[in-house]
Amino acid sequence: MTYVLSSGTGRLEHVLPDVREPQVADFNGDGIPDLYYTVSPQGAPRRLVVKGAPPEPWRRPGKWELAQDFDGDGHMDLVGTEGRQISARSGRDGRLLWRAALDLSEDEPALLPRSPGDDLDGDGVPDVILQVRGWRTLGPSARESYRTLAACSGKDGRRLWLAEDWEPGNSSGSGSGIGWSYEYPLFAWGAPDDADGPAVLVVDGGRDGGWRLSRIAGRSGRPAWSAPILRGGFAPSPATGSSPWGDFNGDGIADLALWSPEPGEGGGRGGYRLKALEGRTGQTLWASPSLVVADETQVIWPEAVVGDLDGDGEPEVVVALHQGYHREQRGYPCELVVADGRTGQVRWTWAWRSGFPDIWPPVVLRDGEAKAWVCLAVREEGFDGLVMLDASGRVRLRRPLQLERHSLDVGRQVWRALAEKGTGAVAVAYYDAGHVCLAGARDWRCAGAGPCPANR
Ligand SMILES: [Ca+2]
Ligand SMILES: [Ca+2]
Ligand SMILES: [Ca+2]
Ligand SMILES: [Ca+2]
Repeated sequence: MTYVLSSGTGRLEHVLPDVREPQVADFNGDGIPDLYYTVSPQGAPRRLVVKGAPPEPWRRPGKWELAQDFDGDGHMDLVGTEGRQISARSGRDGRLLWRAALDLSEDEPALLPRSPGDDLDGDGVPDVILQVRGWRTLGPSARESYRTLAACSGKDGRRLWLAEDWEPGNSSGSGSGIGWSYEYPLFAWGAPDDADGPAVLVVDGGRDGGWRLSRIAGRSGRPAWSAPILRGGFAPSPATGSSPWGDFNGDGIADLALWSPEPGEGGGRGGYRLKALEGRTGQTLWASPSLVVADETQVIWPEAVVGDLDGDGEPEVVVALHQGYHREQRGYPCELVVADGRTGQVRWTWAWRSGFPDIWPPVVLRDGEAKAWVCLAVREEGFDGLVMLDASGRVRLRRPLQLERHSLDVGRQVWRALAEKGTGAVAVAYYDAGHVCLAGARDWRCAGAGPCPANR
């Protein structure tokens, strides 16, 4: 006989007569273990499954999202709305950890945090950033509301700051390009640490209909700078594990490489320029003219990739472009461009031609020593595959891929640079002939067990 009790309340939930050794597995993929057992009443064995339910304390109305491990017990905790309040509850047992000390109006449900949850106040506990409605006093009897961001302590829910001087522009927007997508506004993202502690980066719609990236000081909530950017040019999806951050002016503070709209004649758009923005001030670093494209669709992957290719300690910037459809060439002339991170000047380009300018975006691989390579996947006539180039732009490897329906779409979600713990080596995860492969710059051998196309 097996008795099944609720872990939350201790109440008897099921009695399974004649069942002695039930086992546990997640049968319906909801993340909650189910109980299964075999019965053979007339000799023919039958397998039965009791559907697992979430623990009683977890069953509560409202909208909940996995946030961070606030109480440090090793279980991710949840943040959600209960009535007009924002609460954090333990991911282990559902117990209330804190209620945010925020005054939320009924018509403005707070956007739940999508930030990775940096520790903003330095107490060792990751904090939470939320979109809220603030109030401004206009006169003795007049006040108006506005939307902004607030930070709450992940330890006790107390308000750390309200960004009084910052207001999002347009409400929302999402879209996609070839293989990438974005969802704005308020894609809050921690910037690398500097003297002021981690910063909050937000992309939202500017008043001119474009997109802007703003940096807000993580300690105080004061806006530091805003800059117009290419749509999708910061934190597109899928994330490839590469980053647009690098210290371009050598002051020890991370700067940012991105495409920025240029003012055109008569107030219109004048194309997009690749820029390096100083991390703390947002000022443009490169003095001489850098790379420009006439149209945003020419940028095949909107986020720039930064890495030190030649091992001199200074970062290079890698981007991928096409020149539009050429009828005579019956395809798109495409280019991988590597620019000097200190000056923005083009160092080298590698060209290919494709019937469709589709890629797995460039990633920088590393063997743990000084050497680095740029790797991407392209589709050329008669070749779908990986191309690896060295620091001076020479092709070091061409490896055909067996793609589903000759499309890079399926494998794009897998494509990702992964750093090896402790060694500084960076490998890449990719999809080939129905396998997920992990191969590195050191030797192009798949680390996975069993037969793998990377090892053929
Ligand atoms: Ca926890
Ligand atoms: Ca904290
Ligand atoms: Ca810098
Ligand atoms: Ca370099």
